[in-house]
Amino acid sequence: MQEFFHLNMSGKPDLETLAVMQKPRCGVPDLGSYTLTLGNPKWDRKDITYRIVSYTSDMHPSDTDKAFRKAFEVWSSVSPLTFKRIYDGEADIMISFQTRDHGDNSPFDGPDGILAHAFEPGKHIGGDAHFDDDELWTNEGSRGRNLFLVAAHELGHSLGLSHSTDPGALMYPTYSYTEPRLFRLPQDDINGIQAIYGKLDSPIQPTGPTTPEACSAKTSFDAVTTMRGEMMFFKGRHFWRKHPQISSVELHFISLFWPSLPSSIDAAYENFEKDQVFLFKGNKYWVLNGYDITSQSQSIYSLGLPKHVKKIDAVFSDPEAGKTYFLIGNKYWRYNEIEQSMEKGYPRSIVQDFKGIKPRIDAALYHSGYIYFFRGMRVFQFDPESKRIVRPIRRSNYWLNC
Ligand SMILES: [Ca+2]
Ligand SMILES: [Ca+2]
Ligand SMILES: [Ca+2]
Ligand SMILES: [Zn+2]
Ligand SMILES: [Zn+2]
Repeated sequence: MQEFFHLNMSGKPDLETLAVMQKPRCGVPDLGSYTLTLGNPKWDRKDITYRIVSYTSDMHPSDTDKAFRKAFEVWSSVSPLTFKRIYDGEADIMISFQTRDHGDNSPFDGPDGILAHAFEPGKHIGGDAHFDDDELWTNEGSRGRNLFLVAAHELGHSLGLSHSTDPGALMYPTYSYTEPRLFRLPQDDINGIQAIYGKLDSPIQPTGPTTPEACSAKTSFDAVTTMRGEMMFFKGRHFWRKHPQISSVELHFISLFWPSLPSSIDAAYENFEKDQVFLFKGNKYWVLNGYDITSQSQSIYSLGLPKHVKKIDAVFSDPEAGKTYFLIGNKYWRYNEIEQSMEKGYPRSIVQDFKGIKPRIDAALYHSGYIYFFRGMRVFQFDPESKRIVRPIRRSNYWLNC
């Protein structure tokens, strides 16, 4: 991951950066920014058949069956298509596990790298999906490759979708882990499949999660922190990272970098001295050193916060004073980083000590001698010396090149 820090200096687009990172990805080549496969190939029937021709030894066959059944349901639940499993003869979508050269001019590459590929709708090999059996396939946890998630993506190709440029889409080319139980097909993919086959035959159309937009007038954040000179803005399942020397802003899945972290982070801050970033959610926190998680989650009560605190709204740390401020509702606690303990005389009132700042802060950041309080669509720049807001008040997405 260290590489990744230096990589960005070129300001290359996301996909290239990710390619160099050698993130596991799909083997279907990217064909530009369109959602549909070039030439718009599609099945001319709504009732599609599939057959599981071979199995992986990594999983119990019944779990493999279930993973594929669920992956087909992802698409049948948002389109007029139906999928019927057959057990012999030629199905539209023939599914198999293969290794290395397997006779279709698209050899697999051993462990990691390419995980699977699938062919666009058509006769014979058309629609077929191949899975690299040199991967470790699993049906639960972030270990190995989750068969359901990879299969759902590949079947998108089998149905005529190409790669999406929406980094939140299932059809984005790189693999990122989501808890399968919590998986919901993103809106971009719903739009894609419905563009080919039409809407679901139902008065109520399904909707899916959309990828947050940096420059929307409604942009707000869950948490904001610096990390080794970069800025990170967390929102739902994603975060934006911004390097001071680079004009482009990148959007990533939290799970792409830290598969064990939850989404919707509550608060975050950097401890420059220790070169650590602390991420909070509920009554737990995680410590990052660069892009590595240093340990299991820990309890916020071990920092000296009282038991009635269930979550932290925002946190920021003043590196010169070695003090970290925990904002919770209309109060704040102050932690002494040198003595490693919560200071006496807290909590105190946010309104009293930070004139002009209303409670219920979304996110906070200490940056170049100022405190930035993010609240909804706005950010308030507060001068701790003069103890007042420095005007003008800016939009929350001020840093995201909007
Ligand atoms: Ca076929
Ligand atoms: Ca591989
Ligand atoms: Ca927050
Ligand atoms: Zn793909
Ligand atoms: Zn193949």
